[in-house]
Amino acid sequence: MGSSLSRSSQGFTEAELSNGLKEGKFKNVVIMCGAGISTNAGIPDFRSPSAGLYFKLRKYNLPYPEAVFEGRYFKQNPLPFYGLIRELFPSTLTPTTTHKFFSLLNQKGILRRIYTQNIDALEYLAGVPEDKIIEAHGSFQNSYCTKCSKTYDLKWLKSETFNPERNEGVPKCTDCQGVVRPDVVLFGEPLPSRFWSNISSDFELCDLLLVFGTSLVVSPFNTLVAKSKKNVPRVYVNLTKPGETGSLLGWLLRMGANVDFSRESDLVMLGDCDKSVSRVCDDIGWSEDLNAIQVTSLEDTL
Ligand code: CNA
Repeated sequence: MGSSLSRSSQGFTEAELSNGLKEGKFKNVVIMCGAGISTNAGIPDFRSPSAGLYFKLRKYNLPYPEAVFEGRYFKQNPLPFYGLIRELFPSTLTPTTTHKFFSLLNQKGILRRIYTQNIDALEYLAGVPEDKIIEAHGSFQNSYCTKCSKTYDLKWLKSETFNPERNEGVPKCTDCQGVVRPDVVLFGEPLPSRFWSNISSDFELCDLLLVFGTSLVVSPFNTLVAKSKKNVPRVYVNLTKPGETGSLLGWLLRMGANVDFSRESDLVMLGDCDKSVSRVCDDIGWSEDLNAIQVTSLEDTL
């Protein structure tokens, strides 16, 4: 054991993580995750420089790049939002090894909850049951008309989004021609009540907190890392260090959240999350189970 990618600033080590999982020490695992777990599925994250998101946004003449994901700006001009979605989302979407690992923890009976910032619904496609997933920023599964509230499913939204010649680039309600939007939380909008209502019971029971693929700059989501009890191991699996961001907005959003992972019981595993997960599974003899997890592709569901 003991990869050079793994670092424990204090006490908790990757070997302890593996042993704890193998010996059934953890019974209520809580997961927090973000865009980094879906980059290997072909969806770029927001803040990795290679994603080139800001470059892609230049053609939309936005007042500032973040406006594309602001609720207030969407109301004025939804075109950049849909333009960007068309560029970002691959036509076929399949869960990654990390999503499969979530499903495996559920099969092992130790997954308490997944708090995800992702809107791609890949946790469902990996077979995790709905009640175990809290989509803190909503998802594309459902959408609704901003004028008459008529609801639409993912199949309809996908077809309308990817055939912009039908609707001048913005999906419109078949009843009233109002703008249809996915049920996602844009900047400046409140998080779903289900996010708030489960936090205290989940973190009261949580005996292992796994944090995957998130820069932890978006609040209030990032405040969850401080909710686990002080002696509960927290493991951060990410390409870059927690809270690392080049943008001023990221810095401002992070203010007030302690995301430095310097507790005695913290472990930081820097590197690709799929590789880290595979290594841990290899180490504890779960690789076969991991590979056996059945997933669905988005194409299959439409
Ligand atoms: P972010 O700020 O872009 O951070 C992603 C983090 O993941 C970065 O720290 C990367 O270093 C890291 N990362 C990238 N690839 C990997 C990998 N293969 N293995 C390990 N780590 C990796 O994104 P956050 O999720 O922190 O920010 C929250 C925003 C992004 C939420 O509002 C999301 O809705 C939004 N978002 C979601 C998606 C999606 O649904 N897939 C995609 C892009 C953005």
